[in-house]
Amino acid sequence: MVAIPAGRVTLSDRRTQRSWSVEVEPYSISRFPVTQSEYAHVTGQRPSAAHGDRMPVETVSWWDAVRFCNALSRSEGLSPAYRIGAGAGAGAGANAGADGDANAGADGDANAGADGDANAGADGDANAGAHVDTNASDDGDANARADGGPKDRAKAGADSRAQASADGDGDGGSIEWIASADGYRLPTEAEWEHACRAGTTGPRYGELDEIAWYRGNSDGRMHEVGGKRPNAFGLYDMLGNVWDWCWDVYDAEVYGAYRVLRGGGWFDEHWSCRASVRRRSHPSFRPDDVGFRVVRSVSL
Ligand SMILES: [Ca+2]
Repeated sequence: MVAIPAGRVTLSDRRTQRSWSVEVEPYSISRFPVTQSEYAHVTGQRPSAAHGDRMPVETVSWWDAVRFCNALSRSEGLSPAYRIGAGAGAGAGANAGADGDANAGADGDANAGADGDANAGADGDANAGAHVDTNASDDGDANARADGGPKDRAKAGADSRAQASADGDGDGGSIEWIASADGYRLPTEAEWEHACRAGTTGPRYGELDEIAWYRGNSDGRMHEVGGKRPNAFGLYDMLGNVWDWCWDVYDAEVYGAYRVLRGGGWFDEHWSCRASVRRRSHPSFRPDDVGFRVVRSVSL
């Protein structure tokens, strides 16, 4: 875990043209994404699509991530950061499968308030194996827009289904963040961006090829953690390799329960691997390019 100083970060969303400023208190964050060996040690499970002890754990839902946080806290004698209601996140796999091909693709159209990739990661069967949507229209990248091909069109009709499924899905369970707890938790997206930037103000904390595994250099696969240059806080893989689940709801009015993803992954083009990029997925989905890092509120 790496101690991160307090600070102020300005978040922005290209989709809504909104920006807002957030103060963050001191906290500590894991130096690497949670690895498969760490995940297996705490949960006994190895859910990832591509295996390797020092690979980031992926194919984990947001619910899996918060449960891991609590389990890790208990294993270290810390107070769990989350009070999770009975049945929370249950039934996720069954429901998410209904989305079928709704995954992937780019926004159908610029005028859509709810763009196309509502379902970043649900897969036909096992609710795994799909990637986070790599379309870039959220980011206002003209190049990326041209990238939307047949998947865009195939996607258009799927939006309503994806949305409906999300609404009725298995997060009827409750979760409460216990602010006074000293245990592990997910970063807020403000904490994530503050940690990622490490004092920098540009799109990235370094030259992309030196700091991140992304589509341009990943050879189409995930890589072991720590293989690229860290940022000034000493954090590795903030950009690229796997996306990180964050605590925050993305946009409740438009996307319901969807939670924020940050950082971009091995499957993503360069435009998705930037400190400010916000994406989303349903908390029950398990994309194969999404993992997470853990945070503690106490400064170590
Ligand atoms: Ca990452």
